[in-house]
Amino acid sequence: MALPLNPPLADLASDASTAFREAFGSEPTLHAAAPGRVNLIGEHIDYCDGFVMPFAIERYIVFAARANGTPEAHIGSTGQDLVTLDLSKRKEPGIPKWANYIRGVIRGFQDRGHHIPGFDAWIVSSVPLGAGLSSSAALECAAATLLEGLLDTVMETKEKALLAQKAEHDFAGVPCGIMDQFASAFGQANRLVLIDCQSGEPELVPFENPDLTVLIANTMVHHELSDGGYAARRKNTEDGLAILGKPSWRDVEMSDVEAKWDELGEPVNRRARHVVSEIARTIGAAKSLKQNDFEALGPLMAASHDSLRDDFEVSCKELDIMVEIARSIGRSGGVIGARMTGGGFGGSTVTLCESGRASEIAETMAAEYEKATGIKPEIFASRPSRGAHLF
Ligand code: GAF
Repeated sequence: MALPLNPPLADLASDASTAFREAFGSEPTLHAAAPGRVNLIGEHIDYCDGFVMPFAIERYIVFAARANGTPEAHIGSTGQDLVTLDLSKRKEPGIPKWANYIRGVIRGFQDRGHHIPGFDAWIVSSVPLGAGLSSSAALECAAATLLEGLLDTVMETKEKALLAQKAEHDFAGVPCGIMDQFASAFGQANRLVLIDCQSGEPELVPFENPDLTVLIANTMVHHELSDGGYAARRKNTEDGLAILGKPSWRDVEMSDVEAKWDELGEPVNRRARHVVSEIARTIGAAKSLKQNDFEALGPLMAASHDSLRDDFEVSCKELDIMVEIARSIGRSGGVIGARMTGGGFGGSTVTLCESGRASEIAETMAAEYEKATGIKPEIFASRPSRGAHLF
């Protein structure tokens, strides 16, 4: 089985342009794109001042757009009713919910004193929805990039990512960290986006060895971060830090957690153990990657998954099965490491493997997963790719 190809941006732009012409009867003048992301390691610690190591994937949300000379935005997307937004008013969350990511971004620009000109836009996407690959951050970052184009202004990349994160907090109700929007905004071809979430600074780390492939396996179990599990985990970590009496998780040692294990209580003590151990694993992984020691990632990814499953409790049966299949293929079968990726509660796994055996590994994972769950997964490979841009 050949791995499915990621649709080239030019094809997505052409599809968006065709739909735009049919909907609005004119040619788009602008295209904006932003990618989803996969995270290699550093999970649920972006909101704990930790380190995370995602990269932008070759899956994009693309807007085709054109100013329309009215005070309104008309936004279409396949399978959805056309949305009309009155740009003369400060945006608030509304219906349909999917447009809230765009409303939130518009509001971010309005809060910065921008007057958004009316526009028509059509959206196409190759980022799977609800797969834990940050389609929401891609939509926010693509919308922000489109507004930059319409306003003929360029925002600092970090400011744009923070504006997008605020849209997610205030308009989608998800108290997310900075990982997804940073990966979507800062991503570059052949670079991991290593983020120090305490300083808020990203570092682009080369990842260009052609012998290594990253497989992304969508379990097809829909992941929804707005249903409370994510916010509850974040609250656990805030409660834990308050009990530990430290200014930041970066000041917490495992011995501090052990000393206050009973006081932290269930489940906060295990959440704390995850945070402290995952920060250490991510620092270790970043160091190994910079020394081109990819083999060291295997045990770190395995320990990360186990900690997310047992201590942070954000995995699910299907993610565990998919990771277990990759693990049983093992190093001798070409698998270096595997773990769940993203927020969890469904979504995708990430598997680092030898390029020469990637198709064979994906085929085995798909067949074994379907045998175990009755669900056909979607498995594809992606190299680190370019972040949000106009074209
Ligand atoms: C989601 C969030 F949006 C991120 O900020 C991050 O916390 C991630 O879950 C877990 O690592 O994708």
